Amino acid sequence: MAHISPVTDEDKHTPAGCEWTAEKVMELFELPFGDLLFQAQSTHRRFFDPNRVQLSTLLNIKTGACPEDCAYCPQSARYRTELETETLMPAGEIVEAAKIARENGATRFCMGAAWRNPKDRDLMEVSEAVARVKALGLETCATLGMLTAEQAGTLAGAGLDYYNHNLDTSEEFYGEIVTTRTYQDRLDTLDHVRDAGINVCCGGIVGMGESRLDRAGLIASLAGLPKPPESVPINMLVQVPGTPLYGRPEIDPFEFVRTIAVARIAMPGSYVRLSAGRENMNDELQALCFLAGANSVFYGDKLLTTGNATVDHDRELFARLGIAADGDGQTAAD
Ligand code: SAM
Ligand code: DTB
Ligand code: SF4
Repeated sequence: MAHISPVTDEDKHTPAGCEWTAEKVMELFELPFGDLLFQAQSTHRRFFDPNRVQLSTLLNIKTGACPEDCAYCPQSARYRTELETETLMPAGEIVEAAKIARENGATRFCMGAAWRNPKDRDLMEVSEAVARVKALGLETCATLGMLTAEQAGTLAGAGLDYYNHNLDTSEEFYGEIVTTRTYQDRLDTLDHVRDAGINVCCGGIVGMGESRLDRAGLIASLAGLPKPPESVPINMLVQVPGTPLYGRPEIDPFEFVRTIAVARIAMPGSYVRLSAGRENMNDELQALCFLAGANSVFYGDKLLTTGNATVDHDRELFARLGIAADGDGQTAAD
């Protein structure tokens, strides 16, 4: 598009000479709100059409009974939530859900499973679903827990376009949230995904009781990966009764917007996704997030196990804001 200045490979992700540390990211967080948003929006306009969003639809293909202890998660077997557990969904049902997502205008379909890591037999079934969803013309994404290098290769062979695996928070705060796998385990999976040639979708959660320095540390860790993730989901904690994080004090919404803005500046060539938590956000807050550089959302009436902003409401919001959905094949400015 004529109004987007060309971006070279060199300046695509990190401004020349800038290695993001938590301290450097903190300097951005501490800017006056208007200055931060201006910088984020200016960066956004250099790399993307500011009036377009990419739409990813989620489907939980295996529900609950997860052995991990992620303190935010309703799917952990360790916490008493209302959730009914379900075994792996047959590929045919997954494909039917993907068709509906496509009809609604999503361009990417993300399949999530409550596993610590997939068993090889499960992976075969998921691979079949991936191939069939891809054949519908959708981009495919999966989030199945930790992967070995070989498993990542299998998924790449099935045509998987993206793998979602979040760092969740800073390395320092991480131990307060998850004890059953280490930060390094997560980095290892991300390496396997990258090495297999799959695009990386990696982000975190805000509002878990972490400090601003932890949020800065998360963004610095994401921007400092060997290559920044192509997609960066920024989730607002969805507080689910029965999980240890239920009842945490809510974060100032402006601090959430700042986190989006800082992610946009630190990872200018990445899609920054306004992720979980939209059901409880008003339209004005979402508009501020788009202004801060968010250019992707989870789209569909449900996230994995909890509610999302509805498709009807999103369509109305995008129309009110003059935002077009990324259904016509546009990709990042590369
Ligand atoms: N079991 C796999 C794993 O953990 O890698 C895949 C699914 S897991 C639910 C995917 C991500 O969803 C988590 O890493 C976390 O960042 C996010 N998530 C889960 N529960 C959430 C909640 N209550 N609020 C916000 N984000 C959440
Ligand atoms: C991500 O970062 N957020 C999504 C997706 N990746 C898999 C999941 C959000 C889950 C919110 C709680 C739930 O619905 O269970
Ligand atoms: Fe299991 Fe993933 Fe939930 Fe952690 S986030 S408890 S690994 S489903």
